[in-house]
Amino acid sequence: MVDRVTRFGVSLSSKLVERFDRIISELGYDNRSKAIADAITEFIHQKKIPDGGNLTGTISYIYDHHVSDVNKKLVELQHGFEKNIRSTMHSHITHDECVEVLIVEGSAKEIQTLYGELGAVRGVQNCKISTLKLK
Ligand code: NI
Repeated sequence: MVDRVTRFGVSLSSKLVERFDRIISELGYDNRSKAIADAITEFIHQKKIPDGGNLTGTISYIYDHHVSDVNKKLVELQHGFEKNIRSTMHSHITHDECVEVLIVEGSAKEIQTLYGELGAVRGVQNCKISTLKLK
């Protein structure tokens, strides 16, 4: 089967594009398309939790608390998943940034949804998950 090529436009901050171009140059990429394809593949692998069963684990992220409504959105989101969140730790790491670590438990589907929604909140960066499968 032939995998067709799709072209699409994206809008990114100039600062992010500069950082991306610098790192792909250091890594030896000679064009953005291959680097973006690799980055998307990495994103898919990172974001997709194996299906089935129950999981426990941690979700951690950094966010800029000055971004409009970010604290309110995070609290509302966490309350929506109160049966899956066992514990939340918050630390003020710089004048602008906070880090939160959640201990989570539930079905793979629930944890995947929570992880996806946290990572999608505007102002949240570097949302990471570490899961352990429960028997
Ligand atoms: Ni804080």
